[in-house]
Formats: sequence, structure tokens, C-alpha cells
Amino acid sequence: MANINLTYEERAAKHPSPVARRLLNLMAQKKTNLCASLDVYTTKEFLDLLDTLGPYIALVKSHVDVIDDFTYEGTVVPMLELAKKHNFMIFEDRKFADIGSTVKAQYGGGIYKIAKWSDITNAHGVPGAGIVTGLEAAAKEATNEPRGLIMLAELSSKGSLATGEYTAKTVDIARQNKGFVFGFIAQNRMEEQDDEDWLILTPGVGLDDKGDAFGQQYRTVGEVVKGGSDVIIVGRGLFGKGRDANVEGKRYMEAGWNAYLQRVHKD
Ligand code: BMP
Repeated sequence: MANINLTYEERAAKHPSPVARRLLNLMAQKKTNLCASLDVYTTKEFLDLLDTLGPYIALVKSHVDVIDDFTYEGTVVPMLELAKKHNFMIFEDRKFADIGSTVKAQYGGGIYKIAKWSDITNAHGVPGAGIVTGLEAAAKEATNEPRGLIMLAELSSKGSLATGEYTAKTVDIARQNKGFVFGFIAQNRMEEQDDEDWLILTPGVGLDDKGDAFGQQYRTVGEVVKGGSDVIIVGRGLFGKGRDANVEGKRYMEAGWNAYLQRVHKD
């Protein structure tokens, strides 16, 4: 049976990536495939939102470089405490895009030290396969904890160049390191050979808006999950325009879970 019709538990049982296994089992256990994308500019806003949304999410997606008062002790340490309290995983959306030796330094070092605390990060395929080996080397140096990478195969924004042959070649890069790379940021499922099972994490999801002033394009939860998305990434839909994150968190969690149940025919 195609992976798209299998349950998260069934897929976890045979997945080669420890990070993917953990995420699939966590989603099944917590009954949520929601990833909250918290692009806010102070540590307080970030942690307050995360505490509110914690019960509804499997994953938080951060851009720590937009937090004005970021510090490791003040931002990351409490984020890790909230991850334990509410049982969710962490995805720093760093979108690495340089040669292997540079991304190795960017992932493991600087002020953010992403490899130390983030279960998952992501990278563009544009530099070629060396980006993956550089990131994997940094992860091994930084920690004994499992780390996973997802590649940007498609983007949600208008006019994105990540289509067609570029997308297919990004999948080829992922194929060269299936333990560390376990999926894609994409709008559709990617081609799967033999026993491959790529997790598809999809941003550009919103139930009330069609887009923003800068080219973002939203699709509904039902559309993306039916199309093969395994994790729905929602940002401003949860907290933008004065929305109540507690209400929207529950709403998106239920919409995502019901769409998944329909897809695997367990409803
Ligand atoms: P929002 O739901 O508020 O539009 O936020 C979307 C988030 O997902 C942003 O953090 C953005 O960086 C990210 N993102 C995206 O919107 N489209 C992509 O194709 C890839 C992304 O990482």
C-alpha cells in the first residue's frame, strides 16, 4: 500500500530515520499533525504562544534569527523545557543554502548553535549534495541526540523556482543520505522508490486567508492533507490578526487530524 494510505504508526515501524520514527509516533500518540510556526519578535511572545499551543502541536517551527532578544539561556533553554512539558519536537527553519563547510559552521556554531537543540532543520538543494554531508557532520559533532534534515523541494510562495527538474534533483540529493534526510518541505508528495517513505511537511496552510502582501499562498488543511501532506505548518492562521491561539490551535489540530483519518480511512 502506498505510504499515503498507511497510518503514522505503520510508517514509524519501518522508517529508517530515528527522527521520523519519533515524529510519526508522537503524532499518533498525541493525535495531532499540527506544526506551529511562530514568527514573533520577542522571546516572551514566542514562549507564551508556545505554552498556549503546546497541547495541540507535534512540532514547533522557529526562526530564531528574528527574535530580537534571543539568547541561548533565555530562549532555547525554556523552549526545551516547554518541549518536555507538552511533548513536542523542535524544527528550526534555517533553510541552509551554502557549501558544505560553511553550513557545517552555521549549523553547529555562531550564537544560535542550532544542532545542539533543534531536532530537525532544513536545507535547499541548490549547492548540491555537499550541503547534506556538511550538516550531518555538524550534527554528529554537536550532540549524541538524533538529528534529522528535510530538504526544500517546493515552496508555497508565488513564482517559486523550485519546481519540475529542480524538485526532482532535490529528491535525488535526499536519496543519497536517507538516514539523515527523512522528508521535504513541499506542497505535494514526492516520488518514492522501493521502500522509501518521505515525510511531507507543508507550509502555506490557512483556513481563513488566501495569502499575504508578499507572495504567500494559502491552501486549506483538507486540500494539503488529501494531497499527501503529513504535517501541516500553520503560522499566522494561529495567532495573526488578533486571533486566539488557544481557539485556533484546537481548530487546526482537529482539522488536520480529521483530514488524516479520512485519508487513511480510519474515521
Ligand atoms: P504563515 O503560516 O504565517 O504564512 O507562515 C509560514 C511559515 O512557513 C513561515 O515561517 C515561512 O518561513 C515558512 N515557509 C513558507 O511559508 N513557505 C515555504 O514554502 C517554506 C517555508 O518554510
